[in-house]
Amino acid sequence: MAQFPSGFVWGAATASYQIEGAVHEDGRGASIWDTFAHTPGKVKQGDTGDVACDHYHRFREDVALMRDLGLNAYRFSVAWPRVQPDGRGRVNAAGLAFYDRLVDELLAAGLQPWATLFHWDLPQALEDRGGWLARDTAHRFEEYAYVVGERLADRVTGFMTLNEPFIHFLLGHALGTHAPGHTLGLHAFPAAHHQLLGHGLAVRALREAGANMVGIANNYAPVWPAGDRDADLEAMGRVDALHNHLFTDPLIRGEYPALALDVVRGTDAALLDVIQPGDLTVMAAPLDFLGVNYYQPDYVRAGAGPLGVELGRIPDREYTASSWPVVPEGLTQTLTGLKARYGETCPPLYVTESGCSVRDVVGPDGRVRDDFRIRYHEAHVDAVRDAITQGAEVRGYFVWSLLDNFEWAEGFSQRFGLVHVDYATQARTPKDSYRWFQTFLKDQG
Ligand code: GBH
Repeated sequence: MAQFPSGFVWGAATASYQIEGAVHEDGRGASIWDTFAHTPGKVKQGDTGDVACDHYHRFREDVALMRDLGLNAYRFSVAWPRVQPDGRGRVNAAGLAFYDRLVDELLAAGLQPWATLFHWDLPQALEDRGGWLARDTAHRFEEYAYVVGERLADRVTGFMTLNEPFIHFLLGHALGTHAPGHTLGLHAFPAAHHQLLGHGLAVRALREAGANMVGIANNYAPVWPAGDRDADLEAMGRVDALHNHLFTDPLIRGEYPALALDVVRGTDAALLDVIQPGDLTVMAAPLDFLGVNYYQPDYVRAGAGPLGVELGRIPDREYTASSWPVVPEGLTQTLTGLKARYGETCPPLYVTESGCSVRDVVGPDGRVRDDFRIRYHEAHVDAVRDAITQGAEVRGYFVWSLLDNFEWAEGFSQRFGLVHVDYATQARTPKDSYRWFQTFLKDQG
């Protein structure tokens, strides 16, 4: 079997609100997820990230787990409200110092630090001023990016500006199942535009601060047909434009996909007024890499749902505990599809998230037998190999996630980790998948 290119990055990924806890410590300000999780009815079982995996206090133990696994990289996110409790101006030295300690601990353990600047925990103070619906937030993000860059760029291998701006736009602003909970439908378009603008401004700020490698982590899903009528094909086109092209064409081609603009214009032409001259040029700041978060295809037919679309359940597939189908070839398709769409202008690709939830339990012998997850990662690693064979330039694979953690609106009910977390005691138990990955990496040399 073909080997992975030398220097291939093998990592695990997490996000600040999902693991850190310590929400009132060292001057951290409130984020929109604190507000949302503490609003009754928003998160399953009323779970919150108040304590989560207590990683803020246990990061040394967690880094040791990664070192022993044999990973060479770790993707974490920086909590903006730790660095700037008000989202603007005053920098909280104690908050920034946490990431400084984390980065040094990673380097001492032989792991490359990969930092995401925004994984959905916007300072509540900025939400109070309009959040991503307001253009000013893009400029505040630029300021924050410079602050983090100045402090960490000398040691961070790769920076990602945003995590999955499409999902933050869709679930946070259009559908309201994630913070900040807006139910604006396509009237949420400004939250898409301002995230993209903030991304472009942040790329520039990070480079000024001395960053070496700058990219973004986008969510992608190949769009599969659940029907073959003309209306079904049209529905597929709309989904593809919004899910896969809206947050990538501006970065690489400096233009919005025409179909996405049509859909927004059809909702309310005035929504497009947020696009100001020069914005697309800012968004198209050159990237060193493109991060790909992949979970599953969109299985689409025309229907009565939003956008005239209905999402179906792909038949004859295994399903994860979150009821997402297991479709490894969708990852190959995503990676080769990016190469096909953008050609020579396609930046090198990293799979910045891949993973599944399983109903894991610690057995009486202390083992977590998550064979499902082992098969999942074997198949998705093979899918990456296939993409490389077919000409995609893929340079890394980050497992979502290192630890079981706060799975947003699902609370602690879904477990994605290579390491089991008992939330009552904070005991970490490496699962069978952790051991599998360890052996796999040894074999890779
Ligand atoms: C990522 O989002 C996040 O970056 C990460 O924080 C999160 O914990 C992780 O993935 C796991 O969820 O079948 O119709 O229910 C993933 C975004 C959106 C991908 C919902 C899968 C399923 C749609 N996900 N999607 S459906």
